[in-house]
Amino acid sequence: MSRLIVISNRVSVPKAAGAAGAQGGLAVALNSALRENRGIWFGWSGQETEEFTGHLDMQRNDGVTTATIDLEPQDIEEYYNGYANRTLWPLFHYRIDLTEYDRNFGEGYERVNRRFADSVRPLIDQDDLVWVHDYHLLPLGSMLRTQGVKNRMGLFLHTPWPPTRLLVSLPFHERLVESMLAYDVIGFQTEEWLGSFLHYLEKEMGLDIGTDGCIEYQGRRIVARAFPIGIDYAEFREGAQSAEADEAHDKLKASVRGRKMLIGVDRLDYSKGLGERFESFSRFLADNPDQASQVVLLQIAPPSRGDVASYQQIREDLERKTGHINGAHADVAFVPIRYVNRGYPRRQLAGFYRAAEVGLVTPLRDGMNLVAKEYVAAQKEDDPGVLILSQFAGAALQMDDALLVNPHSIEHVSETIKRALTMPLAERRSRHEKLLQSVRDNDVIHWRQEFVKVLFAGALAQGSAQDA
Ligand code: GDG
Repeated sequence: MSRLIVISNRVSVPKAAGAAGAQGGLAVALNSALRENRGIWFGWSGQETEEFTGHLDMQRNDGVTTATIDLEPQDIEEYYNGYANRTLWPLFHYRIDLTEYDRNFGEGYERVNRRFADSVRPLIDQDDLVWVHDYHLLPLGSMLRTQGVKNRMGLFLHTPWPPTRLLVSLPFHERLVESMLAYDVIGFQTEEWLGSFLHYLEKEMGLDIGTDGCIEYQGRRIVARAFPIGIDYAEFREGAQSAEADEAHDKLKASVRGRKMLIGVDRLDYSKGLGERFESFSRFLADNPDQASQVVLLQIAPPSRGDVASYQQIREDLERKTGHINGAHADVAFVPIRYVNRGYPRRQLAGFYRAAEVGLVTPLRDGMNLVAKEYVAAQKEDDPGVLILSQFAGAALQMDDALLVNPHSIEHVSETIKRALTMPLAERRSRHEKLLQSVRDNDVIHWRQEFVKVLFAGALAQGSAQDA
């Protein structure tokens, strides 16, 4: 079995199941793959250093080896806060109004990708499979190729891929996309993002796409495919049935005193549509005065990327909106929106999901969205809640038994909240049963097995071609 080298911006060191602040599904799935394949997970430590030395901090925890490097403050500013989170993230989420182009960001991005390449290169053995993650590291593969790495290399993009007409607004977009063609496998969350990528290759680079989605480029064959990510279903179900989840569920239920509850759980990010969600809820309260004191929205929104101005802005906007809506609809003994800027351990989160009659997942654009899947997995099968899901989340393509909404339409979301709150039990059950099956069948283990299989299949083909 080939060894796996996983490379991502940050590394998640394995923790015991159920540990406080235990890692998310992606980290669990990658760690289990690394354990099986005796692999290494490489990335940034999250720490700063005065001067970059390339020193590798190697650790072995719970059967997984991690290797991390520290970055300079300028690297963090230009690569992470800059090109990754002020240029590519907004652009990939269709927000060219928020996209900032700065030559220093581009240079910092290339410099850090080269630092990653230089540092990880000595760790790669001949038969290893290399699996790179996300928009932070698009050119890494081509830098490794320049250094003579011939291994099979795959890239998985966790975000959407934007339409060509938006992407061409990025200076040097050709160079960025061409660098991605150094990978052997390029994975996207959905057929939609894959289609946009292939459209770019055809229109902007004049490449032919084979009927099987394969691309011939400079004598190499590249597979571009959709691999929809999922949650670690078994781990999440187990957590949802734990004593910790029960306790969180019971406490929350007691605190709402018989009112129905809607829940949102999102990193505090403008792509998640939180402002529009709050306005829709406010519209629902205004249009249904009889319901107004009977329903609570719990929004958990841990802060994220706080060094970036657009994130400070969204935080201020939401604080203002929450104050405004609560001021208009609260009573002495009742506040309609509980807006919480902190994170909770996963098992408690599972209890919160179970306590909510409605899961409100309304991003304006999202690569996949795992919260939608977690909400479904946490429900009681005999009396499940209803999932309201944005049509613009990648998850909508797999979860059409949810109530799909256009998050920009305040009226539509408001009416859908009413529909969800009054949905008969039989319909809730039948929708939930189908959703649960899809979440179970398309879990994160299936996702990484599919990706690694395609990456490895190419290695076999390459090997037999060399043998011939
Ligand atoms: C990117 C893509 C894609 C949130 N609050 C708490 C908490 N969370 C966890 C959730 C969920 C995860 O964070 C968020 O995942 P999402 O998929 O919803 O969104 P992104 O963070 O934007 O992730 C996305 C994903 O990558 C995977 O490919 O689906 O489209 O944007 O697991 O539960 N976890 C805990 N406490 C919290 O308060 N423990």
